[in-house]
Amino acid sequence: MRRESKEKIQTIKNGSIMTCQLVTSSRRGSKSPSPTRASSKSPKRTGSGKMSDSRPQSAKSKSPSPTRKGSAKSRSSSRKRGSISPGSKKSKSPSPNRKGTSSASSRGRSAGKKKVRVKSPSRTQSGLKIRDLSDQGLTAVPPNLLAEKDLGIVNLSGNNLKNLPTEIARWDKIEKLDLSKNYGLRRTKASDNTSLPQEILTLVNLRELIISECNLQRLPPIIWQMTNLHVLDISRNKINILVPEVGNLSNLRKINLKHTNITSLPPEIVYCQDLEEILLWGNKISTLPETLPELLKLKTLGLNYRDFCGQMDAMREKFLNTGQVKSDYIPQIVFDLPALETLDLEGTKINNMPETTNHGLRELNLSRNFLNVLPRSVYNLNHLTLLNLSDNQFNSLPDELGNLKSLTKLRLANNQIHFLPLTIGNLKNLKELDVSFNKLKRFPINIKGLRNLKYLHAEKNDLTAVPDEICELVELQTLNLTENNIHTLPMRLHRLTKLKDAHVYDRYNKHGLWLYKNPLTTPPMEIWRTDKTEKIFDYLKKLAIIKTENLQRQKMLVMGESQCGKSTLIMGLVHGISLSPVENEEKGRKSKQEDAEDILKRRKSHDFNTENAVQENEDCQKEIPSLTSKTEFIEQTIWKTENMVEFVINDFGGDDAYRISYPLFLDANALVLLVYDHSEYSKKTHQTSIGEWLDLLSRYTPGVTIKLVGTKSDLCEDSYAVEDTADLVQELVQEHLENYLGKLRMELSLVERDLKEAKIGSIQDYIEHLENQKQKLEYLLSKPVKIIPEIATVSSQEGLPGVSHLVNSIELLAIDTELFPHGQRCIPDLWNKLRARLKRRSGYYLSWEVVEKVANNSHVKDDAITNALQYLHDIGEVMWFKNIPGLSRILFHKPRLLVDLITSLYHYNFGEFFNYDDNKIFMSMGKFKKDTFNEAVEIFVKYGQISRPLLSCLWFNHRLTEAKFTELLELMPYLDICYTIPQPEVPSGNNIALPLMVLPWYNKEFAENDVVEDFEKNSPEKVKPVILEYQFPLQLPQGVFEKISVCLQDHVLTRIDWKNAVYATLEDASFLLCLASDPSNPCDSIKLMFKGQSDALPVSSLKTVSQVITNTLYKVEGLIWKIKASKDVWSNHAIQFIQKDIVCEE
Ligand SMILES: Nc1nc2c(ncn2[C@@H]2O[C@H](COP(=O)(O)OP(=O)(O)OP(=O)(O)O)[C@@H](O)[C@H]2O)c(=O)[nH]1
Ligand SMILES: [Mg+2]
Repeated sequence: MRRESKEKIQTIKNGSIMTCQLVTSSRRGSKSPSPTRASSKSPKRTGSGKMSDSRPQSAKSKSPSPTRKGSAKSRSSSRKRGSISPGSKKSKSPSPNRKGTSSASSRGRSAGKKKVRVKSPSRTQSGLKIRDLSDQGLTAVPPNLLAEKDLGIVNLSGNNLKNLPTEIARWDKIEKLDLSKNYGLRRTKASDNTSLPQEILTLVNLRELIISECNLQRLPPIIWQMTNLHVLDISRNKINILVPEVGNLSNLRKINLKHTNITSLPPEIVYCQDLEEILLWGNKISTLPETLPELLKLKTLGLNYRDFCGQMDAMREKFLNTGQVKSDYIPQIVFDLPALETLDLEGTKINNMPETTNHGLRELNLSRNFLNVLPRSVYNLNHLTLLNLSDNQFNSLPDELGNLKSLTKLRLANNQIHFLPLTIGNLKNLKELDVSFNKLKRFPINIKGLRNLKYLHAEKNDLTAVPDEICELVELQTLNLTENNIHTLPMRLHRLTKLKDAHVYDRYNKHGLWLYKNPLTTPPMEIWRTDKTEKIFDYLKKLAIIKTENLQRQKMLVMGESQCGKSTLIMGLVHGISLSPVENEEKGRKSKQEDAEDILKRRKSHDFNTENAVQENEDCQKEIPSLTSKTEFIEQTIWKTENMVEFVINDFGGDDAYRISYPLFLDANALVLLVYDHSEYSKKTHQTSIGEWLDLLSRYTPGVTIKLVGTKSDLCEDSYAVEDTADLVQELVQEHLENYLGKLRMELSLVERDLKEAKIGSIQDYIEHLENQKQKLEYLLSKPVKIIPEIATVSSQEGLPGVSHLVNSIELLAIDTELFPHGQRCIPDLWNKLRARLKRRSGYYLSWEVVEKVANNSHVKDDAITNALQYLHDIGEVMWFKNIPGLSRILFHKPRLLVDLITSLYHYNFGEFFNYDDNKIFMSMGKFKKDTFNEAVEIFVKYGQISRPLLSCLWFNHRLTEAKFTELLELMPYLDICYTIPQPEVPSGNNIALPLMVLPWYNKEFAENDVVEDFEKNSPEKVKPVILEYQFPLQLPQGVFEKISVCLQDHVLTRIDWKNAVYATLEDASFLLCLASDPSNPCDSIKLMFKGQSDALPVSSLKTVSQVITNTLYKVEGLIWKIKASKDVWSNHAIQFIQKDIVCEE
């Protein structure tokens, strides 16, 4: 294979390598404060030899969740939840009572409701005093009140005042004066003007005067001079006539004329141009002035319109009912008030309505009339939120109904409506739709557009079915289907998670799901007759799962921090096994040493050569993985639920050691269970327990579906803590994703700006690079990871609380064709035959020629081969990296073997594993002596270099022949985790330590700053390096730099590696590639410094190296980057920024 064809001079031999100070911090950690520069060129390694723990310390301290207690906001979230551990003390108050409450759960927790009496403020908003002297039996205004300064509001209501004294002039700041219910203010004669003194006119700030219910037959005329008034309440005084002088009050906004015995308004009212509200209820109004429509701000005209038809005889009413005469007694003026907000013509016996110009109308009540059609202009009222047409004679409604986009309530009950217009789906804001007591046969499919609908009343119609589209109305809290002709409920009805109750009342209204008086068979009566929908939904869910045809096995990736409980959860899911107290104790006693032995034993027990497809699956099911250790890289398990939904579960070991190889096993088509320890979750731990994983998935599998699962709920304080934490998770996850999208948007605007500038400079390559990145950003913005809103909280203790609920929701996700369209493909039988044949082949992988041969023998040909392989990959039977050049024509027909090969190289506890005395393998297989063994191990754990003898020990359980060993050695670099070094033809020196394979991930040695200086000074000294910088606005995932390092191997002659840098030479140039670890830099970056032989640009070498970098970066689908380079580098086309295969020169 390609790697052998090239002779290379390696400088990385023991004794000739440049070493730097060993820094034992994490990859992204800050640098050690003791950079001993002197050692940078020492020929001997000087490290301590101990493996440093480069894993970031997970913040596991049990800090109390900051928002746990007293956070009404978080508790009252409307989140749908998974079941919580039993013993929940939370009272499940029926949802109708929740309406408008601030916190349902906080209420459940407190012993009882307390009425809080809100004290009225003693100051107005502007800081003036408020004095309430109502109902005190006062006959005169108290002198001390008259002496008070800075009065803003004075309430003298309900006293026995005869008049106000002239001293009120002192209340120069007063804004509101309430004199209501002072019957002594009554004027006996027209000339009696004593009740309100002239001084009242000096109160220029007085905006509101209430003089209602004072038994006045005449109003004090001085009122009509109070032109500063905004609000005047003269209600409940039998004044009979409103005088034309009211027109003087030019600043008036509201006038209350209720129960004043007036029959009309003076035309002069129109001079009050600011009037917004006129209340006339309780009067027998017979006419209204023609001038009224000139009040352009009039929003409310409170009028009892029924008075207009009050005297109607039975004959006329009958004619109106049958449409023989037209109703015309509601003054046309009412329909011409442009700012009117509410028009209530309920029960006014009208059978027609004129065209309206009430453009400001928000509520229109036309119920209990004889209407069967509305004027067109009603459908143009685009502020209308309520339209009540109940109890009329409508047969249908026109398509124009869909124009009323502001509608939140549409009441059509008790008409003769046969069908609803399709445009009803346009009413996106609709919350309430009442079509009960009509003649509807079906709902239109567009009803699914009513995403905000909460109440749907369809009692007593002729409905024969509930369309599946109803299941899209996820906000529904009431669905009343009583008395119809429905036989079956849709299987996806369970999606209506807010529809919790069934057949209950909220006050006098039917609430929840109502199904009485229907010939229902699915579900049967014993199921649907219930007061909780859960039972109905469970039945329907099961039915949905069972009835789903062609459901294929699906891939599930279980990921999350180490020790958060993934494997234990899988044991619960797959085998129904919980943690027993005894097992817990035993586990506590077990030493790490024993753990290591377990691993060895388990590996030995694998017999790969006899493996075939069926057996492998059966093995997976039978073999119950041990729970005594951390998962090593990946455990694969096949799981079939009771309802026969099948998954291949990839249980990822959460240890950092495995993260470099994760990308090989990530799959955007899989369902990800993102598991975190619920009992330890807090704002502090969010990043390590969830955030990092979301970032990883966003980078490698944009658009993947993620279900969050919180484990160890038994360790939470109580069920409230479980819920509070779940709320916090939801809040922070939401925030996390918003931040991510925010960053993408910001980056997009920056790239667009750069593009504009670049176009001025017109450097074509740079423009193209920016355009590529712009496209990528737009693509990523359209494909954020999909997080299932319901968070599952589970425990693996006795009874497995929450687990069955989780199983339920996983099954439902699996049959959701929107999320997993490939899950229900129809698979030709031939493909399964192909699977069996492939699985029967021996070896670790199959070449493309073999695959084609087997496929043809199974009658799978041409394009069908790739489709079949993709299917087998999706269901976890094979691994096919069709997008990785070099691997696309290789099939790993036994994924477990591949996993095992990789696992051998990435132990989380190599420290324990490399025990010379306990493990005879090192002596027998590796021919090591203790000292040579220690040396080989040290080189490995410090620099990632593995010698041939050590590698044969790591792979000992595969029982490889020499040829197989060599074959695998050639294959491994294609996985981008290691590179190999050809051995000299003639073995020289000590091959115990001679590197054969290098895993850059293990390199612990950081490059010092002077490496850069050295590079600049190195020959040719006078040549200035060309600098390229790759900037990553989104964090660069761990392992990408290492991948670049691996991929460079094919193109360099010599190299020196550090953890964060590679120095290498090519034919005509040398370069230094550094991962910038500058904490002050807001974004990650990789710097490439390039030096040719002369000042001339080494274009060809630059192209090669930049192509390697570009190709590697493109493997991370969700990564974006910007290349910064000087103008001449761009204009010489020296940077390769588009993904392309590199042809290796032989
Ligand atoms: N109390 C309690 N302990 C649990 C629960 N689930 C897991 N554990 C314990 O948590 C520890 C880690 O569990 P694992 O299932 O091995 O964790 P993991 O996520 O698979 O860890 P890695 O394989 O390292 O990634 C074990 O000691 C379990 O006993 C649970 O629900 N309740
Ligand atoms: Mg595990």
